[in-house]
Amino acid sequence: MTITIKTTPIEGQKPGTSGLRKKTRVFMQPNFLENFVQSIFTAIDGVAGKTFVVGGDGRFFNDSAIQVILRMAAAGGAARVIVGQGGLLSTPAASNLIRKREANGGLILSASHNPGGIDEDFGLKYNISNGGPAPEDVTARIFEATKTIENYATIEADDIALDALGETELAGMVVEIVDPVTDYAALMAELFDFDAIRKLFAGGFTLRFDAMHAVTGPYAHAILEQQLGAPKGTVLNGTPSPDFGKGHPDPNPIWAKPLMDLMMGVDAPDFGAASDGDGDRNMIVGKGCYVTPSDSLAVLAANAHMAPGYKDGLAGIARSMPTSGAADRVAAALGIEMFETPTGWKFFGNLLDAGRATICGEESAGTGSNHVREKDGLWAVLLWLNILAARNESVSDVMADHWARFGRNYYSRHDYEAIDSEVAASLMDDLRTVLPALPGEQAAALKIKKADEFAYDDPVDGSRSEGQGIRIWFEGGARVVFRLSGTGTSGATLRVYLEQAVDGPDGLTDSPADALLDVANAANALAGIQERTGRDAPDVIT
Ligand code: VG1
Ligand code: CO
Repeated sequence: MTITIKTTPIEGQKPGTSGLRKKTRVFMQPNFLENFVQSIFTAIDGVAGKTFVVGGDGRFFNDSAIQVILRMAAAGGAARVIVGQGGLLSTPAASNLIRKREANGGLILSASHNPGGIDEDFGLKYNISNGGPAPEDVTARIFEATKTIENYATIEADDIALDALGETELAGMVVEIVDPVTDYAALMAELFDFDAIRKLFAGGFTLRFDAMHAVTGPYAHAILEQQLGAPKGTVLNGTPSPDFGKGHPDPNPIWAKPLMDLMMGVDAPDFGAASDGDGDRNMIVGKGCYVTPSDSLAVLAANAHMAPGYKDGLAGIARSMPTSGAADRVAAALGIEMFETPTGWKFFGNLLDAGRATICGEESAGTGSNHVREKDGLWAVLLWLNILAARNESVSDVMADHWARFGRNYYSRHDYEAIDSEVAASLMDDLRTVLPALPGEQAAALKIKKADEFAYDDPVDGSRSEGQGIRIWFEGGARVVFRLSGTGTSGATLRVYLEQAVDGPDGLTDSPADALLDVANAANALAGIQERTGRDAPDVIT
C-alpha cells in the first residue's frame, strides 16, 4: 500500500562534482534521504514501469539507505530494481550493469574516497541509462525538485534480504539480487589478454593490490587471485567494511602509505596498485617508482593497443582540465583527437557515447574507457598488467621510455582542506578580478604568459559549463590551476594543481618537488594562500 508522507524542502541538496555528499548523520536526518530520492524520481519524470540498478560501496548506512530506495521505487511503480548482493556494487560495476541490463538508470550509494562511518561521509548519485553520472541538466532538475518538494511516496513493507541471490517481489516490483562481480569480471575478460597476464603471474611476477577495506576487495580476489592466478595474499585489505577499517580509502601516496612504503622498500613486489571506496579510482606504483595519474593516463593511451579490447587503436583521448598535458603529447603523436573537459566524470559521457573519445582520465587517480561510463580502478590495473605482460618491462623502464619518447609533465596537486568557505570564495574572486591584468606580470621567479577561467563548450550537445577553474600559464612551460572542490563535506577545499612541462631530452629525471618549486612559489605569490588561510603547508600533497 502506497503511503504519501508530507515533507518540506531541506537546504543544501545540490549535487556536487559527483552526486550529493554529506556527513552520514546529515543523510540520516528525518526525510533527508527520502527528499533527495523523491527529487531524483521527479527529475526523471517518475519511475513507473522502469528498471534501475542500485548498489553502493558498503559504507555505514549503505544497507538501510537501499531499503528506503527500494520502498520508494516500489511506491512509484518501478518494474524492477537490480541490487548487488549485500548491497554492494563498485561504481564501474554498477555502470556496467545499467548498460548490460538496459536499465533506465541507477542509484549509487557512495562518498567514494571519503572516510565512512556514522561520523564520516555518505553520498548518493544518480546515473542515467548510458551508465554514466547524470549530466548537469539532470542534476539541475534534481536540485530544483529538492527546493519545492511537498511529499514523497513510500510503502509499508519489511526490509528485503539483500544477501540471497534471486528475485523477490516488493508491492508488485521485482527486486533482483545479483552477484556484484560476475558481469564485471566477464567484461574485463573480454577487454584484456587474461592468458598473457596469467603467464606473467605464473612466471613469478609479483603484485600487491590494496583494496583499502573498500568495495574492490571481492572483485580483486575473484579476478586477480582466482581468475588470473596471482597468489593468495596479492590482495591486501580485501574485505569491505562499513568504516573502511577506520581508514581513508583514497588511493594516493598519503592515504595508501603502507603500500607506498612497501613499494619503495627493498622487498618491493614488481607492481603495486590500490583503489578507492567505490572502486573507480586507481593508484599505480612500480618498484621504487610512483606513477602520477596524469602520466598513467598517457602511458595507458600510448600502449592500449596491446590489449585485445583496444587493438584497433583509440578514437580520441579526453582529460579533465587540471590533469597534466602528458596525454596531449600522446594524442598529438598518434594523430587523434584530444579533449579537455571540466572536472568530474559526467563531462566524458557525451564524448564516449559519440565515439569521439576512447580513453579518459583525471589527475585525481581516475582513468577509464568506453567500456563503461565511469572511471574504473581495476580496469586501469588490468590494462597496466596487460601492457607489462606484452612489453615484458618494469614500470620504471616503461616510464623512462615514455618520457624519452613524448617528453615529461611534472605534476603535483596541493590540497588545503576544510578552510573557511568565505576565505576560499574571496581567494577565488580576487584571482578572477586580477586575471586580465596578469599576462606579462612576474610571479615569484616566473613570468606569466596567459591567464583565464576555464569554461567548457560540450562539442556533442553544445551545452556550456562556466567557472570551472582558474588557469595561469607561465613562460617556460609551467601552469597552475586553482579550483574549489565539489566533493567535500566540511568547509571548502582549495586545490592547487602544479605542472611543469619538459620536452626533453634533458631534464627528464628531476625530482618532481624540485621541478615544481618555481611554480609552487608563483602560485602562493599569486593567491596569497598562506596569509589568507593561515596554513603554512598543504594538508595533502599528491
Ligand atoms: C574530486 C576529483 C575529481 C573526481 C571527483 C569524484 O572532485 O578532483 O577529479 O571526478 O572527486 O571522484 P573535486 O570536486 O573534489 O575536486 V570519486 O572517486 O569521488 O567518484
Ligand atoms: Co571514487
